Amino acid sequence: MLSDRMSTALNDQLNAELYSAYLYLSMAAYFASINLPGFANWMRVQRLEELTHAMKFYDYLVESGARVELKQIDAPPTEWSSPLEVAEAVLAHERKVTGLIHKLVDIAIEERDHATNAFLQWYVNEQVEEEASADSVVQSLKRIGDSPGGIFMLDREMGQRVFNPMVSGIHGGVG
Ligand code: OFO
Repeated sequence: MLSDRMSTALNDQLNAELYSAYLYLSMAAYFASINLPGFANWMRVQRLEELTHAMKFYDYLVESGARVELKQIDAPPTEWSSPLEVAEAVLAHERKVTGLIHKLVDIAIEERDHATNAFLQWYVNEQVEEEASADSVVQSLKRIGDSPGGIFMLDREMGQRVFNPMVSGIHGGVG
């Protein structure tokens, strides 16, 4: 049985994960608009990962007998000045999400909620990967600088990314 405080905090995180999906979809649309389909693909895959993160919270709330409360999702930005600015925004966003996950762990510990603490450890580890993959895109773009050839090559590489539901830790897909 989840405490009201824990249940509210998990519902807030469900909303934050849905916002992440919305933000990354907006970034995908930005990349499509500047003819970088590989970057757009990378963001679309990232969006699917965020949906799996959201659904894991959803399922955990349901399995715990708590109510799922879907709240309004804020509108994300729609414009950025460069691919590097987007990548830096992704990294900053993931760092913020890491802080939110750590806060949830703090609440679970304070509430002596061992089951939720154990559930959250998946996210603690996932955030290490999330930050590392965003950081690697930032570093690649910094190395490339303004080279159109370099951007083209990186775009092709980003286009190879595919969504893997098993790696994302979801049992039944994103729906
Ligand atoms: Fe859900 O990890 Fe990114 O935001």
